[in-house]
Amino acid sequence: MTESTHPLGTVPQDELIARADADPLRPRFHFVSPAGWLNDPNGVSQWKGTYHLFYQYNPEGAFHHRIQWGHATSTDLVHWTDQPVALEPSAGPDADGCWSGVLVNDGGTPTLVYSGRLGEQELPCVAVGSADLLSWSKIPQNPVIAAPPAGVDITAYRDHCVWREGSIWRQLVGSGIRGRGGTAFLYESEDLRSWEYVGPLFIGDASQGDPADSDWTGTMWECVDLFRAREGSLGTVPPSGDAPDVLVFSAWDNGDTRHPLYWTGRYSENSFEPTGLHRLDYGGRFFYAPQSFQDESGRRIMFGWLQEGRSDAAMIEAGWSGVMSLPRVTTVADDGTLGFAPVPEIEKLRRDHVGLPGQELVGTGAPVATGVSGSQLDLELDVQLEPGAVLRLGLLGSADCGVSGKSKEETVIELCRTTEGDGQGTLRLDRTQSSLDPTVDVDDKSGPLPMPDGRVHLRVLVDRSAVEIFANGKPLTARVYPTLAGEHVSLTAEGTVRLLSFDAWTMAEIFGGARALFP
Ligand code: DQQ
Repeated sequence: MTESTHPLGTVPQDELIARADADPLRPRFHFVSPAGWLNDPNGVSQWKGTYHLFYQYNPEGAFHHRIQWGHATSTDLVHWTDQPVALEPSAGPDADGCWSGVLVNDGGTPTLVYSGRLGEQELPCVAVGSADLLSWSKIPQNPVIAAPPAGVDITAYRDHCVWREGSIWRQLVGSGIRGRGGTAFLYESEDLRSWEYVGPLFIGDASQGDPADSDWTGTMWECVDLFRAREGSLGTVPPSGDAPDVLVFSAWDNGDTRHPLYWTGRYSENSFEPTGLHRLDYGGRFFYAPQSFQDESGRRIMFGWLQEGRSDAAMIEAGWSGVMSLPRVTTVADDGTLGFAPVPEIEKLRRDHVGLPGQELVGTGAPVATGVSGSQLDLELDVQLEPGAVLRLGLLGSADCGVSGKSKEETVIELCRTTEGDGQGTLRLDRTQSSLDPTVDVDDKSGPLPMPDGRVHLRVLVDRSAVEIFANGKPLTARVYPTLAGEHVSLTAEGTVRLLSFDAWTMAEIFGGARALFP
């Protein structure tokens, strides 16, 4: 996706809503905007028990233009109530868009720090909220930082991570230094209004690695998110030495939204000392611009933007674009990398259940009938693969699936164990047969999957065109655009795969009634 404005006229509001509602590919249990365009999660938080999800929103149509902050609230992270738009562009430093940012609690006053866009430039702005977080006033001092650091040749400058450290506020603004790499500039303030520049927290090296690689760090870092992964908070001495600090960013290059990555390491004083670089989601750009927060029960919860894989024209025709991920609980795995799982609250949407008995699948490549079908599903499997074995879970398969052994359309999740017995393998999403529409993105997505003793816990959430996969905590998120309304779920094995458990549920939808573009 490139974030250019679209030279399109607007569609009447009723028409936009009607088009979006009529699209069979629109998810039913993920958060989507009422219609029009949605991108990054913003201001994700829990405030006095209520969860808040703000998001980049264009209610004029399914294209990125004159971005506002949409807003929805929830008491359970599952069902969302649309709230009035929180921020919209107005004369001044955000006249061309209210771009991404965060919510902080300023001594009881809800406060947004966001990027105001004017012309081709973004600068940090602040808005304060009413006690119910439903009305927002931009402060007269905006922009609160007048310009990017002087004398630095930057590629771009926007998005914010703001936290309290002792008696001061600290802020990161995402950026990149031309000829070097992505970075996050660190600032300090006593009042969120007057900021002092400290320096770059850490500078990436864009000359490292191949720009085509899925872990290339890019020329600019969007939506930086710094947090302490286990106990303790940023800037304090970690109670146990192994609680890493994590710097999440979305690698961007010259208008290309590439993929989310994270550094593990230690944040101390004015810098971040990295120990490792990791892919955050094997779906790359399909889980972009993630933002996280710690909820009142202490969980770190992350949302990301599931971009579209269809053309600009197809999005406009559909009347909507962009899906918010299900909220994910973020934990630290034994190897020090992050592990992810959908919040357990999602399970309350489970309806009809199908279970399969434990069995050994000795593969010939012929599909096993699962008796499961649907386009809104939650699947949970425990499997054990012998060295060299492969398990394929087919989703959204068209009608002839299982009869001819090959459906015309099918999206296939593949777990492969290497032949060596060390418990290494691969998670892959094969979308090559996912759609007969030749214009949609069907690139392969994959990543390494540690599987001790060949064991994999696989969780798959299918919601029409949105697929979120978690294999031993490694996420792979992507979009698919089947044209044949296929709903079959198939299982095939090559080599020996023990199916230890298999459970599938249909999933209820979360939006019952009509929604308004401007609630
Ligand atoms: N989207 C926002 C920017 C951010 C980008 C604009 C990431 O603030 O850098 O809608 O997707």
